[in-house]
Amino acid sequence: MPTDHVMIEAEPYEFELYPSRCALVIIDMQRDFLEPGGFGEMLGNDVSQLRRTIEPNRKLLDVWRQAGMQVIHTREGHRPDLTDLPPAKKVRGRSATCIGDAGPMGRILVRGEIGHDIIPELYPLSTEPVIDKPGKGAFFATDLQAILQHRGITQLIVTGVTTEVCVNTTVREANDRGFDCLVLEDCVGSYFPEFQEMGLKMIKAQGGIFGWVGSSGSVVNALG
Ligand code: TIU
Repeated sequence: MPTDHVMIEAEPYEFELYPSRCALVIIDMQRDFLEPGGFGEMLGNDVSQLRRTIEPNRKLLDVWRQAGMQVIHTREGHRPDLTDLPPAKKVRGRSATCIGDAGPMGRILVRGEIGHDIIPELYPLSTEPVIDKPGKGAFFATDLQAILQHRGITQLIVTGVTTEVCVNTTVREANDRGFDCLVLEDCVGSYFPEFQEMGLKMIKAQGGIFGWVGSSGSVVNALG
């Protein structure tokens, strides 16, 4: 029996998880996206579609931490002076309220504001890197790739929000950089059920063109 890895049930086929070189990457579980009264809800989105991911992520994070494995958190947001905010991103959507404006939990998607921070249920430990990213992908304009390389990480378990936006973009970026990614369907969420379904299908199609899709139960059972 091999002891250096565990087999995780997944699609399109089993994922070989090597604990010593696998990181859990939790994408953008920020108050503004998830909390009632936050920016996401203010835009008319149904935050319950995202909130159902909190408990499975919390259980997974517990087991992952107990196993002494590496965790990385990301947050989407910008510098208070907005010098890293592309003008195209600022005006997109033609919303009356945009990034940098006063929102229900501080300035929207601005670093240091309450709404920009990670929800209390999944709050990072001081030993867990937090990647502040200006875009949808966690590799663009960040030091994520360097951190993973320095730690000998070759595999990522990816969770968080939203499935078709920041999760998919990050998985595609990671795949092109040579990382194997397993996305856990109960730990990722979209405001739109049809995008949740298609966002996951796109990852595992064509023999796992971008990676694998599984569920947190299999990982928790394998590590717990
Ligand atoms: N984190 C993330 O997905 N950012 C987004 O803007 N998502 C939307 O679905 N809008």
